Amino acid sequence: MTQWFTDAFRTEFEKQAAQIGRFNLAIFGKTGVGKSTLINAIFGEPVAATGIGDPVTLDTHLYLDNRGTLGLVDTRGIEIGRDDGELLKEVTKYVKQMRSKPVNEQIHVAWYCVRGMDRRFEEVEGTFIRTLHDLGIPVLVVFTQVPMRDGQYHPDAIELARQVEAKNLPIVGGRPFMTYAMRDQFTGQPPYGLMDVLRATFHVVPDAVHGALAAAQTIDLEAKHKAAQRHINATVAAAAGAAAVPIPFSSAALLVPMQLGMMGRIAHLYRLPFDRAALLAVASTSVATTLGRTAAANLLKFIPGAGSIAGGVINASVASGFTLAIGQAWLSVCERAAAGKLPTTVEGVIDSAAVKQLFEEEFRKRMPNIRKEQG
Ligand SMILES: Nc1nc2c(ncn2[C@@H]2O[C@H](COP(=O)(O)OP(=O)(O)OP(=O)(O)O)[C@@H](O)[C@H]2O)c(=O)[nH]1
Ligand SMILES: [Mg+2]
Repeated sequence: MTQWFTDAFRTEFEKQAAQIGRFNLAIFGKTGVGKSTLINAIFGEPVAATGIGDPVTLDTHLYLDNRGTLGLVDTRGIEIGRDDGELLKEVTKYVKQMRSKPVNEQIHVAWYCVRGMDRRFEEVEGTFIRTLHDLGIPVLVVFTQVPMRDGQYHPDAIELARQVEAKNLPIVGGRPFMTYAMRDQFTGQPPYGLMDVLRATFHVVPDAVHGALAAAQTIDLEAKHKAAQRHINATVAAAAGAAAVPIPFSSAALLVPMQLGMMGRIAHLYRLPFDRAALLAVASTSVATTLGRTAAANLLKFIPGAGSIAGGVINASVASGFTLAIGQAWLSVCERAAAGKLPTTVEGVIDSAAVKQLFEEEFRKRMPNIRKEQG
């Protein structure tokens, strides 16, 4: 009987999707410079379960492609370096419209992409960047497809970078970011520079969207881990507070959604779609062997005394200790799931027993004195 658990987890999972919010990136650059390639290299393929719809048109040439925690503001049917006036008008209108909206709706950063071998950076491109900056959008200039050999960037790209730097544009870091987003099959040129672009982006976007950015990107696993850890710590603190509420049963009643919410948040950070996350959560917290115990009862069993609480309150340090242990153990499960390193059965499906074992192993590391469960 895992239905209760799955339903409760779904509620919290959805709440967390709303709370983690969205990181909005505006991407500009001439057609074919490698914008889509760059986006895919850093953010991976869109996660189907988080609901990608059709791109929403914001104005004639400006549209928003909403991919869960990533909102991509892109342009269509218009050429940078030629129709800049038209495009700037649309961007300006949109940014002004959004000023009164929540932070999740704003454009947080712009990546202005130039093909590194293009030899030409036009006056209008500089004007475009200055206007974005004046609108309050931090701009990174990203040079795409820059060949690199023996640790040296291609001289043409270095020359173009000098041209850009000489303009003293208000750009992040004061210089272009050299990148190569996808291995070239012929020359063997490997990708590079993506982490620099991502780290600089983290640096300039509001704190409120760090979680969404950590979730959306797929190359910086440390950023995901740190965001998960921060959320675990916050939940642990909240759990201690909830435990102190002196109403019979209320502590357990408050703790379970809190802990499920924490698990939901971490699942979002690792981009696990709901069905997969729920499967892992059930496997993690349920006793695979029968005895008719429900997953719900099992989760509750992690909270000592919850089953026999009548009239009592859970001690704050116990509540936070268990919440911490659940958080850390679940983080291990999610990390492995995202890395494709969870054991599978011969049929290739997730091995629930192995997941449960992993969770309990990690859990016990944090709660050394929890007795081996009976049954
Ligand atoms: N090997 C390699 N090819 C790249 C790289 N970046 C772009 N390309 C290739 O260049 C072509 C254009 O790249 P896109 O990413 O589609 O360019 P875009 O800027 O999104 O183009 P539009 O959407 O038409 O404006 C594709 O064939 C890519 O495979 C790169 O870093 N390495
Ligand atoms: Mg494209």
